[in-house]
Amino acid sequence: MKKVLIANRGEIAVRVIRACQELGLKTVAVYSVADKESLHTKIADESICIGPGPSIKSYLHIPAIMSAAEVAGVDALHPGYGFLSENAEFAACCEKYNLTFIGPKAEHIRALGNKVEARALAEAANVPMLPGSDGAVSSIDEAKKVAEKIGFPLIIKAAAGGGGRGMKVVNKMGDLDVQFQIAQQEAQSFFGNPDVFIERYCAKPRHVEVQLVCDHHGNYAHIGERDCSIQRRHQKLVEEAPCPVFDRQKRDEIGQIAVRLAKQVGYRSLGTVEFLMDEDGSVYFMEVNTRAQVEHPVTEMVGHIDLIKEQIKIAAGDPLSFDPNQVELRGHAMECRINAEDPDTFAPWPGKITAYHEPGGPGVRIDSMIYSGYTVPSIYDSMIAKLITYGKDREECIVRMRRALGEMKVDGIRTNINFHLKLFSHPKFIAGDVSTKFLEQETL
Ligand code: MV4
Repeated sequence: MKKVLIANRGEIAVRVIRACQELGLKTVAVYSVADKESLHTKIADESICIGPGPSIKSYLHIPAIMSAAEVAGVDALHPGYGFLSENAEFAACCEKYNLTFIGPKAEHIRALGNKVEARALAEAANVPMLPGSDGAVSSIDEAKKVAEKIGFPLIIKAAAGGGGRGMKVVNKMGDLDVQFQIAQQEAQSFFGNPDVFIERYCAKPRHVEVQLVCDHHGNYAHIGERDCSIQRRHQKLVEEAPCPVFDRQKRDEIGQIAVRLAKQVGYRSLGTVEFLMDEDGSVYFMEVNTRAQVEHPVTEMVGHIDLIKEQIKIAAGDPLSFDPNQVELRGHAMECRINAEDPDTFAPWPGKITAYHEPGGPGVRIDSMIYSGYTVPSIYDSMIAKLITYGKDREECIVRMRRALGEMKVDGIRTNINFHLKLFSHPKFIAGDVSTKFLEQETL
């Protein structure tokens, strides 16, 4: 592997380019017309315009990206996260044209991307599951039988779903009929696949996910867990590692569960197994993400492993650079997603950054693509930076985050920096007493 095309934009493209540079790999950035002035185009060795602003015509347009790969003569392609990162057809296309796709095999992306199939694979690997339907539920009669078996509340989810879209919580038998029909219709119209399945509903869970790193030589490592419970409308806002309520035993248990699933399917590359944690501490399978994640830095900080370099080397055929039995997790890391948004309505707030001061000092890391004079486009995600802090323990990590948030200045647009400052002063948050309902139930 000598030259890598990064099929993405923003901070993740910058993050991948940095990893390539450290590995001595040449980099090719692709960009849309709206991203002509983006940082990733400036720091890559070469940059190729792949189309108009709307991502459907650029970052999601497979022929444009494949053409750029051919023109630039790359031998590998990194998909980043979002966009085409979990598109099995794209991974298969790379395989077909002898381009190394820096990610899992197309077949794993496809199988694990289908929530019904993923659930069956997890169950076969003896992963703890919430009681639910056996595969997809195709009729209302079948739905009623499942409901009688598992009780209420229950949740109906789309097999092809994600990001929380098309989910229906049902509290009583009388509502099942209508909700089931709506769920089926939405599954079809949102995802082009009407399959839905049913699970017992967890009312106030934590979102806990395990980072996997698997090579092509039969080595399967987990790098501990992240707690990503702080989210609004399925958008994560803060992530941390480790989960503040886990002990060593729980970490080993959930890590082994995730590794078992990876081994069962012969998984390769980075991956994440997501779990719901009930109020009684039980963990249940939720889904598998077959990509590097936005929040990977918190695991890098506590695990002392560069996950993106590891992911690239794995794709090149190298074995893991560390012993899976010698992974040492130390300290605490947290990440705040800094968004360009209206602090009151949370609506995106694009525009020109007239001045930018980046925080620094001990235990502070910024993954970002912004600079003074950069204009945040209106047509992409509003996340402009990730502020990551590390401390010897959670308390030091929190103190550093408050300090770094206070130092950070982004002028010309509005951001959620103040939201994070309030959150990091909230007693329940400071105590680690959070759930996915935290922002709905608490006032900051
Ligand atoms: C659930 C759940 C409660 N019970 N499943 C949301 C995203 C999608 N991938 C699955 N999700 C959920 N599934 C059962 N059986 C609650 C959620 C959920 C959630 C999960 C993780 C993080 C934030 C969330 C916000 C709302 C709902």
